[in-house]
Amino acid sequence: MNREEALNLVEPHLKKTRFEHTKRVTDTAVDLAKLYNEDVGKVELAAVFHDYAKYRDLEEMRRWIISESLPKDLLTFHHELWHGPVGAILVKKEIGINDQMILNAIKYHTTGKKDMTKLEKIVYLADYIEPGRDFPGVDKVREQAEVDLDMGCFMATKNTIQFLLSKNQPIYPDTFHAYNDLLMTIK
Ligand code: DGI
Ligand code: FE
Ligand code: FE
Ligand code: FE
Repeated sequence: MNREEALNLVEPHLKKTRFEHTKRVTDTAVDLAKLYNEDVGKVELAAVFHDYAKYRDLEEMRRWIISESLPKDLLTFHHELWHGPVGAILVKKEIGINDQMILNAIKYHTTGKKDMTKLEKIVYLADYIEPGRDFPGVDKVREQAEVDLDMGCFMATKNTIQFLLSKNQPIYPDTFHAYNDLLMTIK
């Protein structure tokens, strides 16, 4: 499946602005793949489908989390965290992508996790730094992303945690695990 075919498959599932975001994430992820010698084809597919489940009905997502035995604690956290893990399930079932490396990059793109692969890091970071993003401090993360993939991911994770803390939002354990693991890696 090439990029155009993949984009045609994802487009009907997304709002216009989300589709534009998806294309920017894909361009950003492909740039990172070239910089850090990752498989461009895999990165491209993971990026195109990373937000595939973003607009699924919440009750449907809840059912997938239960029937596919995804971590039950997801249900006690904000539903914004569901579209990654559920997306990985649906991209496999509905699109037919079976490559577990690609599916995991989709699965963990919101929270990150401990011991992320290069592919997972690239999609996670591209989602954060794509040129349409306007988070406080994102320009510094963009700079670091071109120098050190782990440092870029660490800064993105740290900013996300700080943002969530400032809003008194719960932080999912995988997000902390990503933070601790990346901190150890960059030292
Ligand atoms: O789907 P996108 O908007 O492109 O981006 P995303 O999937 O990275 O993140 C969606 C939202 O999830 C974003 O507003 C930040 C939030 N988020 C990330 N990690 C955590 C989190 N929310 C909670 N409650 N806990 C987390 O650990
Ligand atoms: Fe997302
Ligand atoms: Fe993200
Ligand atoms: Fe996204």
